[in-house]
Amino acid sequence: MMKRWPVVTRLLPLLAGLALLLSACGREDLSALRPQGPVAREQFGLMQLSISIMVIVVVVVFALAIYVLIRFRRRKGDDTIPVQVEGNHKLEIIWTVIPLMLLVVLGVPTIQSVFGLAKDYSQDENAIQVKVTAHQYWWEFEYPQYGITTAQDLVIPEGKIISIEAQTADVIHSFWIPSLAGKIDTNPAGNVNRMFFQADRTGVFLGKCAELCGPSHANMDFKVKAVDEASFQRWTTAMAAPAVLPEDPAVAELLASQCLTCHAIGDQGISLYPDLTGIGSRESVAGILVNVPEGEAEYTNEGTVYENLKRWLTDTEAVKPGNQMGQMDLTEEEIDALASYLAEQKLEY
Ligand code: HEC
Ligand SMILES: [Cu+2]
Repeated sequence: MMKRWPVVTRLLPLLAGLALLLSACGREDLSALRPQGPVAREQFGLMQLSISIMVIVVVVVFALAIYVLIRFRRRKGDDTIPVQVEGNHKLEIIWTVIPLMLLVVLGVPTIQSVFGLAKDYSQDENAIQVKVTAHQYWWEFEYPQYGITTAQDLVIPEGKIISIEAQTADVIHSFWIPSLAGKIDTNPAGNVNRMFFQADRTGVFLGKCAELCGPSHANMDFKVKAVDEASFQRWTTAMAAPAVLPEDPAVAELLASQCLTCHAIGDQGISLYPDLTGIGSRESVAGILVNVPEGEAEYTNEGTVYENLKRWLTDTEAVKPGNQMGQMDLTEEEIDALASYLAEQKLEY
C-alpha cells in the first residue's frame, strides 16, 4: 500500500506532458479540436457527440462491474454456490434497447452530416473552385475561374465556400487541413474526389498529406492562407501578371535553361512542376521550409524566404528525401543569384 503513491507522483509529469502534447501546444491553426470554419465545426460536433456517448457507456459499465465485483464477492467461510439465474426478460430488453437508442442518437446526426458535407458546389458560381493535384511531394492548386495555378499555398478568401476537386498525379495522397475540414483522399486512375470548406477568419492554417506516399510524405505540408475578399482579388490579378525576368543576362539565361524547363514563372517556362510565380511572398519553400521575417527564425526549419530558397537549391535531398527535382549542378554564386531573384518575386495583395 505504502509504495503505490510514489508511482502515481512519478507518472504525473508524464501525464502533464502528454496533455500538453495532445493540446497541440496551443497553436490553433493545426488542430481538428479547434475548428476554424463551419465544416470543421460540424465534424468536431460529431466527435464530441460520439465521445460523450462512449464516455457515458464506459462509466456506467465500469460502475456496474465494480459494484458487482464488490457486492457479490466471495466471502470468508461462505462456500455455497450462488443462485444460478438464466434469462431475465426485463434486463435483456433493457440492454438491447439502450444500445439501440444510443446508436440512433449517434447515427441520425452522423448520416445527416455525411450527406450535408457531400454537397457539390462545383457548379456554384459564388464558390471558389480549386483543382487540387497531389504530387510526390508537393501540392498544386489550380483556380479555373481565374486561369491561375500555384503551389504549396492555397490562398482563399475568408468566409467563402471553397469547392475542392482533388486528384493525384501519381500515388494515393490525402488532402487534409485539420482546423478547416476532414481529409479527402486523392486516388490514382483519374479519380476525382470533391469536398468543400470555409474559413471563418483570415489567417494561415496548416495542411498535411495524410496518406503515406513515400520517403518525403512527412514533408508534404502545405498552407491555407485565408485573406479578405479584396486581397484575394488583388492576389489573383497579381498572379496573372507577366513575369519579370532577372536583369543580369547570365542569371536570366541560367534560369531559362536550367529551371524554366520544369517550372513556370508568370507567363514564362512550363508548369510541369511547382509554379514559382510570386514564390517570394509564400509561407514556405517546398511546403516544409517555413518562411519567417528576418531575425525571427525559431526552429531549425525556419529562415527567411531567401535563406530557405538557398537551402533548397543547395541540397534538395536533405530537405525532401526522394523529391523529383533532384540535385542541380549549381555553383554557390549561381545559387545565390537564383535565390535572390526568386525571393524578390513578391506579389502585392
Ligand atoms: C526536372 C525538373 C526540375 C528542374 C530542372 C528544376 N526543378 Fe525545381 N522543382 C522540381 C520539382 C519536382 C519540385 C518539387 C519538389 C517537392 O517539393 O517534392 C521542385 C521544387 C522547386 C522549388 C520549391 C517550389 C515551391 O513551390 O516551394 C523551387 C524554389 C525550385 N524548385 C527552384 C528551381 C530552380 C531555381 C531550378 C533551376 C536551377 C529548378 N528548380 C530546376 C523540378 C525541377
Ligand atoms: Cu503523403
